[in-house]
Amino acid sequence: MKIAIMGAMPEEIEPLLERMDSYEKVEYAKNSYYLAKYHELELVIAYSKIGKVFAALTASTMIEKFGAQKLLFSGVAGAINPALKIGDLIVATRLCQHDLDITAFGHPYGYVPEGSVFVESDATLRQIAKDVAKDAGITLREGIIATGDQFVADPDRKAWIAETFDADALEMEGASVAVVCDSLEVPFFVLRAISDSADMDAGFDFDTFLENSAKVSADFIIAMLDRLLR
Ligand code: 4EH
Repeated sequence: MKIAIMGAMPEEIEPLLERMDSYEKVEYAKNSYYLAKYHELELVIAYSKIGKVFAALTASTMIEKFGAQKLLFSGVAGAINPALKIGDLIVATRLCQHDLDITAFGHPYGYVPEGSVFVESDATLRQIAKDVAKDAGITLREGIIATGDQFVADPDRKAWIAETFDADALEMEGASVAVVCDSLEVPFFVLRAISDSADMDAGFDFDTFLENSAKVSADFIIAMLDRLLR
């Protein structure tokens, strides 16, 4: 069983690589993939670079070239739900693309023919996360994550995404990974720790909290691996 763990930015995977027993770096498609061992688990770890296209390429590569049979995403997100504060963890139940728009043809936002507005993540992986959180006394929220090729730092755009998709958090990669994994029938899981609130202060907050929130997410992923090893 090979498990893929991906992030979008270097900061999102560095805390994971530090915890590995060993790893080997392989270059492919202008990116670096780390074939890693964590106790008895075989992993492939990479950061995709930012946005939906790079994320889809990396998820596809991890599955088709490196043979990943499950995929975990770890990273940071902007909060929409006011209950989510900086450093809080959210697991995506379903993900959507907030910037996908062919409404001119009468379709809803986020929809293209033969696709669906929402893609659901793997219920078994989510249950493992809940069990880990319970044991560790960590608060873990579940909710809808909206993805788009935009760093949202605008209260109006944030409100529109909240209303249109009932989303709890937003980022720039999750839904494209979801589409790839769903298409290839690979169970997937998207975990994000909040780095900002997608508002006027988002740029500043993001720079301030990226490193810490990325580590909060990565540490939780390690705890999930420990549970898978039991
Ligand atoms: O990978 C991108 C990073 C921001 S862009 C998406 N990530 C962080 C999640 C995220 C996010 N996405 C959209 C956190 N807050 C978000 C927000 N809107 N408000 C980036 C960041 N730093 C340098 C270059 N690009």
